[in-house]
Amino acid sequence: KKNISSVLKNLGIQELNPAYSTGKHWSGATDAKTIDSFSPVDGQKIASIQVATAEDYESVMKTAESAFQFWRSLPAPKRGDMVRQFGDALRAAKEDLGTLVSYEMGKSLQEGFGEVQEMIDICDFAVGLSRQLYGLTMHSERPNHRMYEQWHPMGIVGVISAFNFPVAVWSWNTALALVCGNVCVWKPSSKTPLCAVACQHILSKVLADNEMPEGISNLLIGNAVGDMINNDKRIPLVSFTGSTRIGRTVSTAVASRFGRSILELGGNNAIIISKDADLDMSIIGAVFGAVGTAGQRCTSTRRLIIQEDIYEEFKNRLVKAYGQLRIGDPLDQHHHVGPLIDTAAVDMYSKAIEKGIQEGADFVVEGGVLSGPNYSSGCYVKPCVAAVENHYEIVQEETFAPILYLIKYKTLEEAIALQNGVPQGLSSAIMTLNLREAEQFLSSSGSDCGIANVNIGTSGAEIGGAFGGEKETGGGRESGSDAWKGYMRRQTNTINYANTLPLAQGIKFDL
Ligand code: UN1
Repeated sequence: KKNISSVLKNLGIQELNPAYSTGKHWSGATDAKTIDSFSPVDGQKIASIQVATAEDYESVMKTAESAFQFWRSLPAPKRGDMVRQFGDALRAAKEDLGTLVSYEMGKSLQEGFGEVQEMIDICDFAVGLSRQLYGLTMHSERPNHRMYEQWHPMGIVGVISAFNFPVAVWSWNTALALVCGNVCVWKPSSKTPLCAVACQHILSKVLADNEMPEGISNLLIGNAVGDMINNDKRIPLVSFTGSTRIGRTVSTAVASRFGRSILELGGNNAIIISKDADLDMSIIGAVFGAVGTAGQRCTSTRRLIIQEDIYEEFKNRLVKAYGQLRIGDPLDQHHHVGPLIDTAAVDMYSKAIEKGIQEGADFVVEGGVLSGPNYSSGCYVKPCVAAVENHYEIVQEETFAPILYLIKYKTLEEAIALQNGVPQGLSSAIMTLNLREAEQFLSSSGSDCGIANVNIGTSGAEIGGAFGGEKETGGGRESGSDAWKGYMRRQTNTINYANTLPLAQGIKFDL
């Protein structure tokens, strides 16, 4: 507990935090509503934060608009330098910020540190990018003409992030958006507002130390802010991470005003375990994928599609592995599994198990809510495993909890069809030492997901690749590769340096 209070102090978190920030400047809300942040680790209230009003939102937007005028004209490598310094500040704050992530969100300390490491990595990536925002040059069909494309900043980018990666997902968006010349308005999950306060302090200090204007990175607290962003024409791009249900409303609202959205929605990720798999590796991949972050990653492993010849053996090994899991305080590195985010999530977990049983699920590792002095927050549940059929309604849905479904297959074609036979399309994997199977899984007739791995589980993607998925996952891409293009507008330029004006397509127009 003492440790936590010094972490909070180091990160600039007060007992009552202001509703919004445009950078160095923080302001209280004009009305008295507040959100309390409770730790799922021990149920204790950590601190409170005010909720932003429509007036607060307006004042942030005004500041952001004027900051954009400045920021877009700052050379991209200079913007990159701000992000480089942000990465350095994160290196210095890693211990504190990782601990807060673990305490406020409930993921293991190692995963909390891992999340901050993802932030550092994306900063490094973005710094390099700031000198590589390349456009193509094309050959014009007309003589003495030059044609090329450039990438320009879009403006104010709205970032709406989820509780499960309370700091990393924001940084993927913000680091890229900033080097691309945009300014950001962040609405974090109301379940993890203090992580957001901490991040905003870190980035604001870097910007203030460099005498940058207010409004480059902005934070606004409260659920109502989401709709304000979605419906605001001044925000050309909204990057949303969260459930498919809310993603649908975000996408509709943003599209109806012809805004652009980057959607990172639900996953229903499967690992195919071939009879040619290395089973030792497969067990680790499957168990980490299913119980890591207590099953609350969008990349968490929800389904194992197992070849029938090894099904019984693999199931038995899985049951044994689950028997060794230690559940408890995630700040204690001895534990594998921490709590769910809140008791509402525990209810969803329990309901999913009930529904599974009604549909015929056979639980080979039983679930259940834990109680007792070590589990006083009421948020700790037992990771469980059930033999099911892929078509069960509950199997088709994403339940954000450590429930793992086992499905049997005969042929690889059947396994791929099962893997693809869900509405979501985020992450997928095959465990096999058979080259033909691996390549078939990765081919155009293989996995339909945005992420497809061989001999690696479904979660724990590196930042260097584009992150996102198809179908109900929303189609957005964030993070590495050329995902930066989603944060810029492309302009095609044709320049005529001839002393005549030839028209394209050979059209003659003489006056
Ligand atoms: C998420 O769950 O929203 O691939 C992001 C992973 C992490 C990111 C997950 N790098 O599991």
